[in-house]
Amino acid sequence: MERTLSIIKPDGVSRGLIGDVIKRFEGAGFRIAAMKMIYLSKKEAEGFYAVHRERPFFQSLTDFMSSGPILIMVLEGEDVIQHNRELMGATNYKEAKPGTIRADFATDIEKNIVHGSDAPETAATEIAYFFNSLEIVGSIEQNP
Ligand code: IDP
Ligand code: MG
Repeated sequence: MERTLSIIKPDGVSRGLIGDVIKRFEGAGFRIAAMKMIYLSKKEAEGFYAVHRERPFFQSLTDFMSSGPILIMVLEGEDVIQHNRELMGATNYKEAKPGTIRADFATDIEKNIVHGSDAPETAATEIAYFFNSLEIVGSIEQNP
């Protein structure tokens, strides 16, 4: 069983796409183990995307990510990291497969609706950036 961090970015929240995105996650059988809405400061956005600090789009990306509320979730399931990346589609919505979240909703390579961790190590770091252990709720089996 794996966990991954999912974010509905400011464009997804402001455009009223929370329900559409969560419907896809639940439809895929992911269990939502944690969820909260937060509004990142510029500094917090820079911390989250620190791996990209040398990239030309870093300033714009962190401005965007701190431009409005975001919904952050811990998703749980078998192979959920890869499976979530498949539901999301390619970073550039123009290259995303039809039927993926980004192909269906994104308007811009930056404003692409969702974030999802890309590997077990990044999932662990990203989940810990936002949630403490008491905020991540176990399933019936994990919490008898
Ligand atoms: P990912 O979100 O698919 O994992 P990353 O390469 O990790 O993509 O990039 C993080 C985020 O930075 C992307 O989701 C997107 O919002 C933004 N981004 C990535 N590449 C570009 C670009 O070339 N121009 C503008 N923004 C970009
Ligand atoms: Mg990434």
